[in-house]
Amino acid sequence: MAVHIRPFDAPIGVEVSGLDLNDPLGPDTVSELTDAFLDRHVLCIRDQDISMSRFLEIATVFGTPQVQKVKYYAHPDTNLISVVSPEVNRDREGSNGKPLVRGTTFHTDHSYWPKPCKATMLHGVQVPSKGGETRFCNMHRAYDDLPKELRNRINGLCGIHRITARRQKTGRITYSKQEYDAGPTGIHPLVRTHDETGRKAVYINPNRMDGIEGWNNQDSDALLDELDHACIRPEFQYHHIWRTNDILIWDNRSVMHAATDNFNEPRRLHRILLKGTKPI
Ligand SMILES: O=C(O)CCC(=O)C(=O)O
Ligand SMILES: [Fe+2]
Repeated sequence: MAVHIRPFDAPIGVEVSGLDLNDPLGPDTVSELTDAFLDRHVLCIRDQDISMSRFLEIATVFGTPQVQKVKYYAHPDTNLISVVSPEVNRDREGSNGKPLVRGTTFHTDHSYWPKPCKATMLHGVQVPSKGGETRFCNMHRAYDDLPKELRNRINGLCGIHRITARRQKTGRITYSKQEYDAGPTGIHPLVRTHDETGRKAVYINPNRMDGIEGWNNQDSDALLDELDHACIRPEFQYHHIWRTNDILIWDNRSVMHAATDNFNEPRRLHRILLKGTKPI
């Protein structure tokens, strides 16, 4: 069957069908997938019944897998894959009295590192029949649609990203001074230029930011609240409804994403992060 690439009816994403990643990937297919990834920011490759080791091999087509820094979530067999499942969080409770579902606030992965991962890959090993969508927000579209005056205001400013962020909206709010000092920090432009396409995007992480470099908390909060509000809009979004054996690959330079905790059946995804460069 021929490989078929179809854009979703949304401002992000393509569906790839007719591909079996157990077979060798030819150079033409690699280049079609890479073009679609850069153009539409999220690839969904359907029906991939592949092993973890093949998932890792496929990841190398798109980049270099990096060690999962949060050891708590690492797969017991390899620290290049982590497990996304409330099962892993049995002893951590979310807001609804059930085990915590991570990442339910819009975010971009690992922005609190000096070189955040460029892409994230998820393999839907077990997915619920209802709920548990992954939502995406197109941050190039968000940038293009900002009022000109706001675009001018954020040009040249840098955001301070920390895992222990003051503005954290979900998860643990308070950290000891020791934890705070030990956490990594990423200081990145609010307007990020994609290193491969040259396109500009708003680069924020509502759950992981302390403020604007050189600004006080009050002024930082006012601007970051304004940006969150301007960027996270339904018309920039695609909501992915999972099917078993979907592989999703998204570009953290171009989109924010969020999990949805509206499911009651098992949900288990394998996750690979691909190394990135310092945002410019
Ligand atoms: O569970 C999801 O839908 C997304 C999880 C997530 O944020 C991630 O893997 O980076
Ligand atoms: Fe995430």
